[in-house]
Amino acid sequence: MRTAVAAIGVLGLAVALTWWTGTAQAQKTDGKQNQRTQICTLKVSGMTCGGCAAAVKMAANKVDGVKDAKASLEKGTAEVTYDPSKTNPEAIANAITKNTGFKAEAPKKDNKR
Ligand SMILES: [Cu+2]
Repeated sequence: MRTAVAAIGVLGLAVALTWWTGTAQAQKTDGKQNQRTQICTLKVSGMTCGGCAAAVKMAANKVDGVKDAKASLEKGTAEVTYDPSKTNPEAIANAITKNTGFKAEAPKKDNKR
């Protein structure tokens, strides 16, 4: 009798543990999905002053799906935070090039894991 009770206890614990682990994993996955933005660094050539950087930043911010953009005149880059379900580094780079005339290039291997 005691063995049976103990067995049920162990079984219950195992079930509870499985459930808990499953829940924890589900939450982890959800957390990942909720974190919807990615950051890419685009190479931007031709910026010569703060106005250029501001124009690049504005052009990147206008792209649908872009959450935030910073342009660095010194480094010749634009750091763009975007929603990967709405846009991608190539599209952002193309929009920058089209709207500002500065050649923007998306990183070749960034964010592809
Ligand atoms: Cu300028």
